[in-house]
Amino acid sequence: MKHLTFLAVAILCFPACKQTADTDARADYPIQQVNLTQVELTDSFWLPRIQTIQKKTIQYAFGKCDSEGRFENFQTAARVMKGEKGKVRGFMPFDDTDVYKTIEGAAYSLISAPDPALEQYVDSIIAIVALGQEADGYLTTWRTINPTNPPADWVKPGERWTGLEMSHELYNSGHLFEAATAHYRATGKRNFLHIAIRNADLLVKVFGDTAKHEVPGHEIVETGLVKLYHATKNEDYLKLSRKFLDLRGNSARRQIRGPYSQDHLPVTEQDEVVGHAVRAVYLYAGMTDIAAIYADSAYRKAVHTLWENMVEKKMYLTGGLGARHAGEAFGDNYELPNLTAYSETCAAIGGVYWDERLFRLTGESRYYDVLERTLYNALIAGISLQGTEFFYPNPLEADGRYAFNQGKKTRQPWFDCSCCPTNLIRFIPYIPNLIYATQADTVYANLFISGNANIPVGQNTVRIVQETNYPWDGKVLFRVSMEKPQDLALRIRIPGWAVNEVSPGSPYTYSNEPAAPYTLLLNGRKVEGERKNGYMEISGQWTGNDRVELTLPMKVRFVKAIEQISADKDLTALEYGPLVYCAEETDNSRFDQIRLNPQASYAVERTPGLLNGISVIRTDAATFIPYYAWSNRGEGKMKVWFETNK
Ligand code: FUB
Ligand code: ZN
Repeated sequence: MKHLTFLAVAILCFPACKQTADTDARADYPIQQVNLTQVELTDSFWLPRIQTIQKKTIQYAFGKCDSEGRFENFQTAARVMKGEKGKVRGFMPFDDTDVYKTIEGAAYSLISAPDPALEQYVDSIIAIVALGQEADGYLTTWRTINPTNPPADWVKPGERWTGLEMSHELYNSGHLFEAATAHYRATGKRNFLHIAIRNADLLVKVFGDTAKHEVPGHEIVETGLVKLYHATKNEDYLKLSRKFLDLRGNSARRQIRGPYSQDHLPVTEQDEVVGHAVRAVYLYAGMTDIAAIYADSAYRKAVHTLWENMVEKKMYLTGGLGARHAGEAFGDNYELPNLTAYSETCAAIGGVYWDERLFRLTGESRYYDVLERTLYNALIAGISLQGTEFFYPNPLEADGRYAFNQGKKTRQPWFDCSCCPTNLIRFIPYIPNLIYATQADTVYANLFISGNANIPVGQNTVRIVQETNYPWDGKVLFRVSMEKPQDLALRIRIPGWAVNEVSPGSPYTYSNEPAAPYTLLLNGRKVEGERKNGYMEISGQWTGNDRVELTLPMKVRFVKAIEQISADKDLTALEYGPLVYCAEETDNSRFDQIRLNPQASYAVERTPGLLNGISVIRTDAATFIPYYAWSNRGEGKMKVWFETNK
């Protein structure tokens, strides 16, 4: 490498944030994802998980969609449209979305592992979905089959678009758009996209411009419409997304519904995350899209305020979101019970989608710090190591009595409301999108996941081969090469946990001494300069074949919660790198007597034969495993937070 200087990261300079008129040229996120088509994983932590989804969970979920009547509902709807009578199968007004979400996961999986048989099967399912679409584009099978007899008794029967709070008609559309655009992106085929476009055109007719002024109960159509706008360049979809957001909570223009669905105040005036947690984070992701695309300062300010409220006052140490089973909802500030935590798997997934957007809007790594915390803890806890058992809530404590998981005390193979399993299916194969990002000639390395990436930078391609054993080991090697010399700023995220910060805003802090500082070497020489916005930058002209070595300080850390979080008062949790640890009864015969002794030694031991290969932490008092791996050995007690010996 020639002419390479180590620069502190400059303050990012984004286009001035002002509200633009609707006719102005559209902005976009200043930072773009490096598409998973450019990233081939070789990682020993993530690749097996994605393969499990591809090889087992997708087939399993399609099997469930078949046996539980999800496919049949589309066929029944087709027969009803021809004048026959039919009965809805299933339990939820959004059962159609399990089909869409499984197609979405399958589509992403086809990019990393082409599978003609799966692709053909997906096409056959898309053909079944098409059968259930009405002539004008409407697509919600229970209503087409029998609008007077919804599958759940909390849904209002009646005409289309009545009872939008619970009918999930627009939620169904949102997942349709998300899945169809993923399928189009993955395969280039328009069969699913065509169904989505017909449905979106109907929504534009019914809800656009001066038409009906209503909003969905459960958000997601907002981000789905934006994806469809990106895929088709049809601005009507973008405008409708914005209209749904502008109308929410706006009592001057419609009858508002209240905080459960974030419909209590105009979205730009909301400053506390409230209500149903999945609805909320999907809304905030949609608002972030609008902040970016319209360069809208009011939206931008709101999403930052909301995120800070969430992360500082309403997020579990695991990154889990949602304190209450009642209403599947965020609680009050600092209300974070452990045994009765809701922390729905879908909320963790939605949180990650939102965090990643905020990073692309700002270039700040704090969003990735939270994303990583959620990803390695609350989110992957949602699926068993086998890939066919799931958590809906993800508590931080189990007492062996409370049946927290929809009536069960351990993972379940499926649920009548199967939102979480199919959300994991659509999310996990999407992970390769999250590793790198670019802005002009800056490349961000955000996640430590082994693989080979070909990153377009200008007319050049920068190849980064990443090798690591993260999260078990803090060493990460990046081999950087390119076709021809290239000016490039490589920004490597230095996680908050590696500089003694548990999470932004400090609701949690470390109480023992940090390990040695992180180090960063370029071709064996220390990279000087400060961590700025959470990144170390190496910039200059690169000519190829350089080695960048990052060493993050791995050590067992004790965590304390801020005193306002009364559920964790006087308690301590353990972390190692990005992982939160827990103790399970099965490893600890004296489970109820576990106390953490800060003076004891905490040994980290690789145990390749245990729980698909983990590192355990052992002390004289207990054995601890990564939180994500709990409840893979049957029912039993579990804890994340422990009393401490003085
Ligand atoms: O309402 C659709 C999904 O079902 C929600 O996101 C989940 O919380 C579950 O209620
Ligand atoms: Zn869910």
